[in-house]
Amino acid sequence: MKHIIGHRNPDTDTICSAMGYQNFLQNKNIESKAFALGDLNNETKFILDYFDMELPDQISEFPQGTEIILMDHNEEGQSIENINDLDIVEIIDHHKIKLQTDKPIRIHIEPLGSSCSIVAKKFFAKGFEMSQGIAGILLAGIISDTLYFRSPTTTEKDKELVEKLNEIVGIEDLEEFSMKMFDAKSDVSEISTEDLVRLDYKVFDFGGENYGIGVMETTNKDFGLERKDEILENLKKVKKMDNLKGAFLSVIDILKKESYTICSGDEEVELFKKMFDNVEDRDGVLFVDNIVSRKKEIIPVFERFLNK
Ligand SMILES: [Mn+2]
Repeated sequence: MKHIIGHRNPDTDTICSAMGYQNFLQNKNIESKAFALGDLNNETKFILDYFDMELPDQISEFPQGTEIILMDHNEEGQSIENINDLDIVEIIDHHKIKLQTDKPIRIHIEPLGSSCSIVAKKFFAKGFEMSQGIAGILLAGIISDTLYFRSPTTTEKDKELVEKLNEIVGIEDLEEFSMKMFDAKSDVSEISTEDLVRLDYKVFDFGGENYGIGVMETTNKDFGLERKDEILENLKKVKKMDNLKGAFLSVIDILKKESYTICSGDEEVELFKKMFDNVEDRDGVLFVDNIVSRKKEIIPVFERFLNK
């Protein structure tokens, strides 16, 4: 049995693509099961509820030698705790490649807007039938990761797939549906600041040192910025706990396409100002216009600057 896992601090794309792929493999008579590495965010809960899908089981470790499929990630620091004891048999992803394997495995990496796009593409290529629920969560995953086509990671293929999936799902007003998703994601009133900084948080290795980079995608930036001081305190804790060179949280206004970054210390503030053009220091919060994608607009800047 193959165990499909998305990344830690799971988002909608990672959960829905894993669930979708489980269904795809069922069609091929391959036994598999999708798992979540942690609590689901409010957007994902809204979507699974909307399409009446069961929540995936949560795990943090598997027994040694378990066969796993990595979905929507390929970096050790973003994966299951004991990844080095496990048998990675396949990777499906749309991020930059980092992972090394000790044997040849099946890999499908494609620069599409979401991992759900890759899974949906596989369904259509094989001509497998999709239930409304499966089509619905794949559609939602594409909308989530591309911020309903606002992100520069969006491709024509993603738009095409959403249209095709919606022939099965039948949502009348996709714009309105996407706003419901984003409002669910933006509601962090019940989430402690400690959890908030790790809600959509990933660790990256740049030049042999680890950096924690979180984003908070929201329709109302004040939900994050009004907790600025608390966020700073928690970033400092995260930096220590995860043994990082620096920790960052970017509050992203997905409708206005603006970013507001809080850094774990003065050195990190200086680093950030050096790396990005047109940074405006607004009382310790670093404003950069026109940035929404960590994958395409934040990570590559760190990568270029720190890996030389
Ligand atoms: Mn993704």
